This record gives sequence, structure tokens and C-alpha cells, in this order.
Amino acid sequence: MLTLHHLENSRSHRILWLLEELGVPYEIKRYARDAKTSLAPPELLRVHPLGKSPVITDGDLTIAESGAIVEYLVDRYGKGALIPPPGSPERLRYTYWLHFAEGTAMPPLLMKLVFNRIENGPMPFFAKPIARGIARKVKGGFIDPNLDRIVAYMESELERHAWFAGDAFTAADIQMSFPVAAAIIA
Ligand SMILES: N[C@@H](CCC(=O)N[C@@H](CS)C(=O)NCC(=O)O)C(=O)O
Repeated sequence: MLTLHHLENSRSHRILWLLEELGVPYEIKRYARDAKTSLAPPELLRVHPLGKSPVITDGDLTIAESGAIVEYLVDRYGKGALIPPPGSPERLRYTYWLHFAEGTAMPPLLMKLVFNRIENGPMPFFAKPIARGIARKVKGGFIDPNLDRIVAYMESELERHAWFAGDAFTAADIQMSFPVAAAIIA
């Protein structure tokens, strides 16, 4: 039985969604984040050396990295579903957005989360003005302009096509759902 090692409030939701779309039987093992640090619990380190989620186990295989998991599931269980035909322009767009999600969109979104925490998190009063000054400078000078461009690009592409890869819903839309949701609250 395929097992999804699922961390609450995480990228793992995409894999849950994909498994449901594909109708693959699976079991789910849930992990809670540390209440203070939001980090994954150490039990996940027993599944994969990086201790992050999503990660799946399927027979002897352990597969981490959501893009790799999406590729594996679509290839192994999809029977051609949720992926455009090989050689089509849509297939190239599918591959592009599958990688774009973690390669281009998530890094500045994660940086924004970290610098928001630095700006608003608790710290000794004398360090606050310095920390806030640095956080605002990094956000204003680097993170926000990058994010604005990324979001404008995603929007312009979705004005031209109903879905990221073209006219049909694919696994690339599932992969892109996390950065889209993160961009809304960033
Ligand atoms: N690029 C990886 C990122 C994996 C990742 O960072 N997952 C986060 C959850 S969204 C995590 O496990 N965080 C907890 C931790 O780092 O302790 C992927 O797409 O699978």
C-alpha cells in the first residue's frame, strides 16, 4: 500500500489532492508541526534523511520532493491522465510549470515568510529597529519586486489559458496550487 507521510499545513496537500484525482489507494500518516518552531517532527527523519514533507513510500521506494512525487504518481498510476501528450506544446508548458512552482515561485515566497517573521516576531527591544530596518530593506528591494513580477506573469499566463498547461486541468495545476495560495497571503 502506498503511504503518504503528510505534514499538516504543508505542500503535502498537493499529493493528497493528486492521489484523490488519480483514484490511487493509499494510506496517510499524519505529522504535526512543532507548535513553537513550525518545523516537522523528528519522526519524519526516519522516513527520509531531510525529514520534510511530502514524502511517499510505495513498496521498496521512498520518494521525496513534491515535483518528483507528482511525476512518479502520474507516470506509475495515471494511465495518461492529468498530463498532456508527449511532444505537444502543452506538455512543454506542463513541464515548465511543474518546475516553476518550486524552482522560481517558492523561494521568494519562503523568503517573504521568513522576513515577515523577522519584522514582526518577538525579540529584545534594542534589536527591534535594526531587525525591522533590515527586513523592510530586503523585502522592498528584492523580495517584493520579484514576487510582483512572478504573480503578474502567472496572471498573464492564466489570462491566455484556462489552466497552466493549456485548456485542460493537469497535475501542473495541482503543483502550482501551493505557490498560488501562498502568494495570496504573502
Ligand atoms: N521542495 C520541497 C520542499 C519540502 C519542504 O520544505 N516541506 C516543508 C513543508 S511545506 C517541510 O517539510 N517543512 C518542515 C521542516 O522543514 O521542518 C518539496 O516541494 O517537496
